Amino acid sequence: MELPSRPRGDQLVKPGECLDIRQRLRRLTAGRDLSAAVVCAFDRRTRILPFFYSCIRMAPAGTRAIAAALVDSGIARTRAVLLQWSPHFLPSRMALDGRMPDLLCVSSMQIHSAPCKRLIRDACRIDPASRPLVLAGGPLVIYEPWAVFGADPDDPWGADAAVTGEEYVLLELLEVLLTEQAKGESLRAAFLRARDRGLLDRVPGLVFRAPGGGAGELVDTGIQRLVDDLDELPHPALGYQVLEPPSRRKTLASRPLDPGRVRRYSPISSLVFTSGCKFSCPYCPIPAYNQRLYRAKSAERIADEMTRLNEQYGLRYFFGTDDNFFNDKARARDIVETLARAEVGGRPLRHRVRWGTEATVHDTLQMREHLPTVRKAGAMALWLGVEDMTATFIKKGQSVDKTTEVFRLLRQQGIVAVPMLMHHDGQPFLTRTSQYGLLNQVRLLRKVGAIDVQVLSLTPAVGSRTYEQAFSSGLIIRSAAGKTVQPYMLDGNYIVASKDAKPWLMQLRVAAALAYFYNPLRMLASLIRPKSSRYLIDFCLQFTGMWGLSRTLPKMAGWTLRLMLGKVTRQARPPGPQLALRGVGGGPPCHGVGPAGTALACPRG
Ligand code: B12
Ligand code: SF4
Repeated sequence: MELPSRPRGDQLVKPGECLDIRQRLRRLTAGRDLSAAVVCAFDRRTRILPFFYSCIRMAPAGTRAIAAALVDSGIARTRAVLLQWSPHFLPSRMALDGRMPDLLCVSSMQIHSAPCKRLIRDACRIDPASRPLVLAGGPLVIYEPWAVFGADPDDPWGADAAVTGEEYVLLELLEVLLTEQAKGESLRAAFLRARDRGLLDRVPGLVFRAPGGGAGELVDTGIQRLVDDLDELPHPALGYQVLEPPSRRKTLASRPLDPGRVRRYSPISSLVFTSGCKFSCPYCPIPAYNQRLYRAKSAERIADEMTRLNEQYGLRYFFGTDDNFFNDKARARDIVETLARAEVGGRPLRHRVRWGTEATVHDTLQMREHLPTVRKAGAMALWLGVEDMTATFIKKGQSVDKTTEVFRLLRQQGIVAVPMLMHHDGQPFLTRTSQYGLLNQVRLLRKVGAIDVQVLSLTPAVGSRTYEQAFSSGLIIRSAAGKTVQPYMLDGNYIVASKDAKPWLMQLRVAAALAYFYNPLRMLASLIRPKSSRYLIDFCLQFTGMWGLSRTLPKMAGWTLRLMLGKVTRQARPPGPQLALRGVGGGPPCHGVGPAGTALACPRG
């Protein structure tokens, strides 16, 4: 089920408030000697194609954003730890300047929920007298906040609160806590007191254990208000200045990563340009998460972020975290025209930096006459949500002709186009009379210039319109040959949603399509007749694709065998809260599912 929206007129934070609250917080934090650790959960089993490289070499924007918000609010002693780089880190062993931080923030996606829970469990081992306030956030808890609270009364682990929104929710919570905090009192003690007095009920975007309810009940304060003008967000440069250096230690280093070494570990920098999408694909949670709004940074701010990050950290490659960058043609034009004019040290910005982002085929075609400006703005790659070129599976303005046309246009401009395909039930491997077959599409896309590709299988996304129905209709696989599907397997690489009597065949099709695209013959051919305008790019992508494939195929093979040889069981209901969830004042909560998969009538949305 999709997340509900707040009522119209109450969806947004007041203009300027996201700046003002940080100013107020700077006054509140002054002289309090607070410190914080922000940890990004990462399950190493997910380091396979197509994100083999980017999931490690792009310090995640969410963790950096939370760290930046804390630094900008006066908590300069903040450290951003990535399990990608520090896999053995343990909260119970952390210390900043010799003492346990006051605040531990854990950020996680759904597929990283195993290490996320491990981090929180470990934090719960810290003596309550010195335990930091433990907050969890990110896409996992935005949709499934109950996942970070243990349900066993004999093993009451859990975060103190799940933050089901963005930076502003955290800042609002901190303001309440710092206003309440007595001299010498820990932040966690202030939290428990504020919660028991009902002061947190007016901060939308939180889920925490009900006061006095023991381990049994959670309170949901509703859907967050969104910051509309993304220029009000803290500058991303602040997040980079507090990164923990990579190590195999359980503890924290005495100093953050040297600015001169940031680029080595994170050569690609993800930056928020825009957020939201006007389409409404039934399998996608993004429009509802954004409350059907579209938000953006100004072109000047984007240019400033790239420039500052280039100057301070030498970063040259940026990835926009856009859901659909060309969603609003006027805004997209403004951004690219400004970036095309921007200069650093008398030289065009595009000579210093390059960027890529995600867009739809439909909107890229709408921008056709502006694509030269897009290129001049420094764009080097576009990831296109093609899903199925023939639009048999989903219609979002694409077709075989439009997709090939977009590839042709982008290639003409020297922009690399990466198709994102979604293999689904009913799609054959090869078709004779149409381009519906998976291999037909991969072959055609290669022919028209694709030098990289993503072939994932349909995996129902929590928070999407069709999520619950996918379970009730018998699509979802619970286990195969005794192995239960675990969160790390929900990355689109494993067939976990299929009504096909032979789901292993689908798994083989995905593997074969990838092996068709990345293979030694094609790598050699890319040296003779590269598909890219820059000579070695095609070769390099073939090389990394094959490297990633060597890690991906064994994992796929194991699952294929289980699907083929073992018993496949189905799951009829999505994993929901194991604890009772209620809204503020006893009303219905905003997270979770209503009876028979209906929308929740939460009081604030
Ligand atoms: C960039 C991106 C990637 C990059 C990530 C690279 C990296 N290391 O950063 C790549 C391409 C590798 C990637 C891969 C995948 N991705 Co992705 N990705 C995104 C995307 C487009 C942007 C993420 C981002 O940086 N956003 C900007 C930051 C600022 O937002 P944020 O991370 O949500 O953080 C904010 C809040 O969540 C909150 N917050 C976050 N953490 C915390 C912690 C605390 C304590 C608090 C208080 C708040 C808080 O505050 C932050 C600031 O506003 C999002 C969609 C989106 N627009 O967000 C999908 C998204 C994160 N991806 C998603 C998925 C599913 C995947 C894949 C599994 C592939 C797939 N099948 O689609 C893989 C997994 C790869 C892996 N092994 O990790 C889903 C996650 C769904 C879920 N429930 O977990 C998302 C949300 C898209 C969607 N379907 O809605 N992805
Ligand atoms: S076009 Fe992409 S981002 Fe937009 S709703 Fe569809 S899948 Fe989601």
